[in-house]
Amino acid sequence: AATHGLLYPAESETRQIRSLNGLWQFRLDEEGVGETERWFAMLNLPQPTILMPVPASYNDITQNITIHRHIGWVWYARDFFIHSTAPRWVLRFQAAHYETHVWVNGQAAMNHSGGHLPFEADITSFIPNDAKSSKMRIVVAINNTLTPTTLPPGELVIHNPTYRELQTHFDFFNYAGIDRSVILYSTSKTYIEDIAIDTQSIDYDSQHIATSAVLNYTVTIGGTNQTDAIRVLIQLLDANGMIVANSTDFQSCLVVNKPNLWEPCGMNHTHLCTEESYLYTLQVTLYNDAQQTDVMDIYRIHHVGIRTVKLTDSKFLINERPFYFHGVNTLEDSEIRGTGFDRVIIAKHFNLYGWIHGNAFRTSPHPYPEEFYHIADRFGIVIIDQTAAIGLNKPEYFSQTTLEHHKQITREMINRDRNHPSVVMWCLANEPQCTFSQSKSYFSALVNFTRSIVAGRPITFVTNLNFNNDQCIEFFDVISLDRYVAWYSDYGRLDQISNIISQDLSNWRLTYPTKPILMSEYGADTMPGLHNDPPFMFTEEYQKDFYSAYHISFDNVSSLTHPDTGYFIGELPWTMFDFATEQSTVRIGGLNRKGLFTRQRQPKAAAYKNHSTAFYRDQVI
Ligand code: BDP
Repeated sequence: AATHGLLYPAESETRQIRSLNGLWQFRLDEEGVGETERWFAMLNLPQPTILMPVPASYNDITQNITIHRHIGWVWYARDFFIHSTAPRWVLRFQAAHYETHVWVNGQAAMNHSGGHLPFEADITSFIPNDAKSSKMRIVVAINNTLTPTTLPPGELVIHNPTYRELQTHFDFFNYAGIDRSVILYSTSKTYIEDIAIDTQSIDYDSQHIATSAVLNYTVTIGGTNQTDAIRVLIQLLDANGMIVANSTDFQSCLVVNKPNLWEPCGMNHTHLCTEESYLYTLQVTLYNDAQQTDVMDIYRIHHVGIRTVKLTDSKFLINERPFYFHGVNTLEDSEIRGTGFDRVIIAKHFNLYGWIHGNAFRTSPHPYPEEFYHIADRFGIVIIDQTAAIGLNKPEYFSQTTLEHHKQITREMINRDRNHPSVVMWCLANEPQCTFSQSKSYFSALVNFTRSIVAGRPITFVTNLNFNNDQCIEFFDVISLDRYVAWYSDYGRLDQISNIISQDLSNWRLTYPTKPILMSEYGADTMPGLHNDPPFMFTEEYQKDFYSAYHISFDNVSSLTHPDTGYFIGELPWTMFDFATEQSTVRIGGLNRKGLFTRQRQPKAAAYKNHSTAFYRDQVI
């Protein structure tokens, strides 16, 4: 059975890592017969097969439109060898979209439902007990069909045998396949299964210099019920490798004197978004004996940041100081790869983030690869971590089955990401239709569930509704608004933006006076190279002026520049890069063109000026 991956696979004295990325055998299964014909037990997948890179979405790798728009099962396979004698091997998928079945050496190893989050299984028992052959075969079947109980939801419409359509309520292409890495890693028989660590509190002197901090942690052990003889050593190391706190309890707290705080980058804070933030390393060592001589397992978390997150009625405080979210949302999308993981794309992303001085983003429309969070931790970029629950637009989608699945993906995301200092808020859904009574009880239950598994970080969801018809915001801590005034309404009326947005913000504030407000999306499609003066929709001039007009409204109520009266805590334009969608009359060339940069990562005019003046006042470099 699959377990959701807890600790990021990391090498240590006791752990080996093997990448299974590369070219795999691949084929479509248009009739959906692979499982009954037992393709998982064959020496090779039935012809015709092609070579498919892993990780990548399979859709845009070939010239074949049938593969591009395939809905249903596909199959992947590859052989490999295990030479080591490590006592335990785990096969881990960093993600695959959507329903995944995995066989190892012809036997069912794990199933997983849901994209963009890791899952894994102990495959030690599948290794042949044969000194001469250590050959292993993995076969993977993946189905990208979305249903009323998947997240995101969708519906398959069969117009005729050759015309199948997946109807969805979201705006990105439903890329599929093994889109993140496949990893094999070893552990000891009794092993460190999970570690949770977070800052409980920080004390300051009168100059706001931190004098001490308390961190809570819990270590969970797997592979044994006999924990009596097992000992653990917890050590917190500073950036120079010096031990600053330690403990021998599985669950306790660490006190750090004169801590170096993890600080977000950008305005009002200590460093630029291209400079590093302070990180500690937590080293956990497991011993088989009370004398602590027989080491069983070692695991290190290199991204421990000491910081607190708190909300007031009108401010988002990081380390007790107001934080203003100032970045650009993005999508996991690039040419040829689709949603496929690629370090080149991630490195470019963060370099451009530094270039625009972005200090925050929301992982819309689903959790990003873990490597994003590692880099965000390092540079002090703040993350609003969002589940894949987008397009909950019909009453029947708010079912008990979906709710249970929504809890599952929320738990998986939180367990994966809670140790990152960069993650400061959980976002449970994107623009759900919260006007139904079903949606209200659904979100009440989901938020209660989320608060029961994690504390200490605010929870939000993104709404495109109005202050007087959204039924769900009462359960959440922060109001996150998506607005497209002068884009999806009031075409061309840049002159109306500031008034409409200011009125809108003020209405929300009057209705919910204790919840800070964030603009989680606003943007305009823009064709690079298209110009018109006066500015018309789709021109570079329009996108620039569109942002400036919104920023006037934001600056009037910013909690940063109006510490006494402001309640507005941040701006996240939509979107960083143009991205692929389904083909339609509003998506030229199959792309949403709201990027400040093109899909090739080149700036449009507005990229040079996407900040509100609040930003420029505080940090001119
Ligand atoms: C918003 C959605 C986002 C879309 C955007 C748009 O949250 O996913 O891409 O509209 O249409 O409502 O550009």
